[in-house]
Amino acid sequence: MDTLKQKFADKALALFKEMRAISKANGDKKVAEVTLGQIMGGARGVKMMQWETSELDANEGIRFRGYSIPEIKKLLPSGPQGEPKPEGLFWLMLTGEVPTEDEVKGLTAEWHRRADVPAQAFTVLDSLPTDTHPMTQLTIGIMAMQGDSVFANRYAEGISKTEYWDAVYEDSMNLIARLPRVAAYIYRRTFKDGQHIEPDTSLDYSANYAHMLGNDDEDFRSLMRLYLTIHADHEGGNASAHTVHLVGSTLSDPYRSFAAGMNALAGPLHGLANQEVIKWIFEMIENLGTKTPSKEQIGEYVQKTLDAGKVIPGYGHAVLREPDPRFVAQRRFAEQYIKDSDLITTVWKIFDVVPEKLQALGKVKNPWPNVDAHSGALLVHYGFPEYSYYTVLFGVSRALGVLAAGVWSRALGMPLERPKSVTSDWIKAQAK
Ligand code: CMX
Repeated sequence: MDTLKQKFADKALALFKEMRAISKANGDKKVAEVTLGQIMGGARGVKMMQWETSELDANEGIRFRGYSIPEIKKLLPSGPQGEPKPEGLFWLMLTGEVPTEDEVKGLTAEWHRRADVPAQAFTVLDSLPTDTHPMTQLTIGIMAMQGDSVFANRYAEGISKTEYWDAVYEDSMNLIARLPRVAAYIYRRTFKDGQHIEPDTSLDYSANYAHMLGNDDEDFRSLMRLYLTIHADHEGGNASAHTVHLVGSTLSDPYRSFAAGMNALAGPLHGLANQEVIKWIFEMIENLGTKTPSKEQIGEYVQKTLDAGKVIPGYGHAVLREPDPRFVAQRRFAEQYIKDSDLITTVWKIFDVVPEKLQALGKVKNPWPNVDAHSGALLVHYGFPEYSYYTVLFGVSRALGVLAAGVWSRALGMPLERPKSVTSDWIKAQAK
């Protein structure tokens, strides 16, 4: 049993017993009420699921096992330039403990050991037209590996409930290990004439992914470490995480549940917003005929977008009510590593203009930037303009959080998820 799995096993059994006892003794305790507004408004704020790996505060932003982004940047083992390694975040999310340098190195090696992608995944991807959207390719690539699922195969043989988490752990580790290879393959076949780059097992998870994408620049590796860390988890209620959780609750295996979650991430109100942001900025630059638009020009373009009945991508959030600390972390990265980028300056000017415009609409609950408002400009700066690929990067990172949470779900024996729905007649009756 690998070190991480052993550590998890010790903690999981104890928490399983504790949760069962709490549920038995306090199951009838009332903790919240639901309003009609919440039922009709996308279940905002309804507490209805348990999620161990992270928690989102509307004003402070995300905390991974209690640690904010600035805190994890200080605490987690990092690359040579000081950006945290996502391996460390995965360890933290799974065990609740900050790993040592050696533990993180061990996890990098473990993922390299598990990273072989079955040949049929590449064959299936190669059968798709190269203009298939990269997120569609990602879910197909994941599903092409599903036959390898340890959970599905052991379930078919008749596994005991107490072993579910073990098989889901195996699948999750294998899938996380394989994803950068599959994702880089999609990038290279779509944008680089299918000239693929072999993995380099001397590199950490992020640097190896950057390498397979075709970029060995040290600053870009650092960006990848930060990027893969900050996009990993955003508690359980967001659409991609919740989808993985829901599908996993049917005991559908991690390949299937993660692929389902990736289809949720591919929505423009969620992860696809990272492509929409940069597309919108490029269109604005073209429309205005300048790469250095003034705040006045940006303001007029923002108004034009709103008047056309569209959203400003990268702004607003279902839970957050302050600028997203993931936006702030990327801004700090840009300030530290990048000098004189017209595109990044434009992103900052947009930040100066949009909140006031959104506030003026009188209905937007959060006028501030979210994670997607900044990421594209950083990627373009490092020679990565193919924005239809950006959500795949988000997806590779999101695997860390949702799969760690999935192992916890099975270890805690969480049941099939099945909330109650209501009809419009019921709503009308309540409203009277
Ligand atoms: N631009 C224009 N209008 C916006 C807006 C924005 N950025 N954000 C919210 N609004 C509008 C909503 O569309 C809604 O309008 P209607 O009442 O006419 O339907 C109104 O303001 C109220 O919405 P809200 O309660 O403030 O926001 P929601 O919780 O319903 O939606 C979100 C949240 C993210 C979908 C929304 O802010 C949005 O569409 N943002 C742009 C897309 C985006 O950046 N998504 C990425 C989110 C982060 C991620 O998941 O990656």
